[in-house]
Amino acid sequence: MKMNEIKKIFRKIKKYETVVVARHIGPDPDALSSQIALRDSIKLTFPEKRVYAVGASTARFNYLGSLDRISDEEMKGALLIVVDVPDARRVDGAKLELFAEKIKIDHHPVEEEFCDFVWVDERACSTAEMIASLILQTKLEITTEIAEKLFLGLVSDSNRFLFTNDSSNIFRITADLIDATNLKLPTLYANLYKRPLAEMKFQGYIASNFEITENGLAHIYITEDKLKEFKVDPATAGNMINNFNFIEGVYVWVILSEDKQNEQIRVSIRSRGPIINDVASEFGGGGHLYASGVKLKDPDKIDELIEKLDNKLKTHK
Ligand SMILES: [Mn+2]
Repeated sequence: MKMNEIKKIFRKIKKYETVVVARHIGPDPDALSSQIALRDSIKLTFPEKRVYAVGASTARFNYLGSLDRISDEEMKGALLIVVDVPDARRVDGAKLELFAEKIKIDHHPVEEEFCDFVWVDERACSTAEMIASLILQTKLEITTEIAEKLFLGLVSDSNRFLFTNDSSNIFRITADLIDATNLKLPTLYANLYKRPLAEMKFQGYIASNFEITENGLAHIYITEDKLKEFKVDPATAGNMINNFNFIEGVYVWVILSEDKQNEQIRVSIRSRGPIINDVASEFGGGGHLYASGVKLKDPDKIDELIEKLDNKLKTHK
């Protein structure tokens, strides 16, 4: 099954003169590494093609490579490959209606049908491992640099192999990447895990100030003043949510941070108990079963959201 999908995607890539690779807004290392690695591999394999990776860049992930700015004209009649994004409205930098054909490669649950061909593997813990399979199992070429990017995407989304649905597969793909390019791992981690001291202090603040319900729900609301005090932006809090896994007695944990500029509250939810993405989507968010997010427009909804999650936890027990 997987092999057929991979072959079909390779044939489509071969067919088009212009290929554009896009991913979700507010990119993470998995989205960026998948996108940039795929672009670079197609370019390397087919030097005569025009291949682009589109969307806004994020300074903190510049080490993953640079992105391209292209005109509408370039998109017309081209092949679009969207990676790591389940819905059309979150695709960054590509005007969907201009493309001749659209392919989706993703590991999120299907939210919306907006592509002509879809390869979704919910068992994959990163899109990067799917791109690695695509490259390793076709005539697409790989270099050490490409493998490094994919490794970083894979390691980042799986939280260093902590979240693995299909363990033997992710280790097999990782081993294949290492074998194919003689990857040297220890030097790769610094970019991914290096962080300012301010963030570490902020993490200490969160740990010290979580409120915990008797059902084991930890939650904290972080005001913009607090963000300023610790010199971190509204996204930082959500990005460190995985650092609060495996706390004794805590099964669902929620970080809410005020984002005045966008008139919203960013909510990150994680669970090692009940499924929580249904609650997230009730409030206009979504994500994975045990890792979801919401951008809450109405602050009055906070209590309701916390209560629903707490109730889920209660019935789960
Ligand atoms: Mn991902």
